[in-house]
Amino acid sequence: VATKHKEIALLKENQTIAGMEKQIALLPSCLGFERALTTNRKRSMGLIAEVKKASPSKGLIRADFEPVQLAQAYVNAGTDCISVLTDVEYFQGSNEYLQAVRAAVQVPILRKDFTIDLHQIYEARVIGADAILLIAAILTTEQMREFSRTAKAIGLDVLVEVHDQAELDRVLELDVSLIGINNRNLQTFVTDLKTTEQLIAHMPAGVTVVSESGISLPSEVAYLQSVGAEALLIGEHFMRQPSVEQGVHD
Ligand code: IGP
Repeated sequence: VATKHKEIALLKENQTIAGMEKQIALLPSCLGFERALTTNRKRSMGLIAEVKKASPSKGLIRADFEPVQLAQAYVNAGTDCISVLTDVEYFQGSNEYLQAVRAAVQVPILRKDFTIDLHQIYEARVIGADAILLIAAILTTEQMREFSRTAKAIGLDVLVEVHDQAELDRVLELDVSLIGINNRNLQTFVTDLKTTEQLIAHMPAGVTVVSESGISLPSEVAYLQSVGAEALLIGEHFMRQPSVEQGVHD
């Protein structure tokens, strides 16, 4: 957390919101992230394939980490969207990875980071993201409301992430259409796909559910589809395949 605050302090020194707004005005429109997972998805379920070098629970996941090659392989395999970790401290990610992937592929990109300050939302747009993640566990309901309004105002789609019923209840006070259910408990790092089944029962109509984390087997994909998930976010499993393209096909 201290590192994240330092990162944000540095960002604020270098970029004002007004300055970033000027840069954003010159950018092409975002690619529709939510649309790519819903009306435009290529398979019966939408897929977000994640570019992730390391994680706090597993350490280094992929030694030969080449974000652009990995993203291109994902696109060749027909992914709907790509997620790129930009958090430095826990995931060994970087904004440069996202920028490089942006320059190389034409599918919508989710910036995966711990968003806790408005400046990061403008930054996400400046570096080429099409969507941001808002994690209910680390934000107040008011922050989520403000951040999601701001994101939408500058063309970004928003994926709001929940892990338990209390978080879901808060999120449903907002006007959200895309909700991620994280099967991983961020405190213990334990994943349980039943989290999706339990929370999905409380989703109102009109919300698209993305099941996130801990997914690797075809039987798990079938199970998540059977309980009503419309899209999946998969990282580690693909990162561990020698050929990530083959991994997505499988
Ligand atoms: C991907 P996995 O188990 O397939 O690598 O999980 C993704 O869900 C995970 O990286 C994630 C995440 C997050 C990372 C979900 N929510 C919040 C950082 C912050």
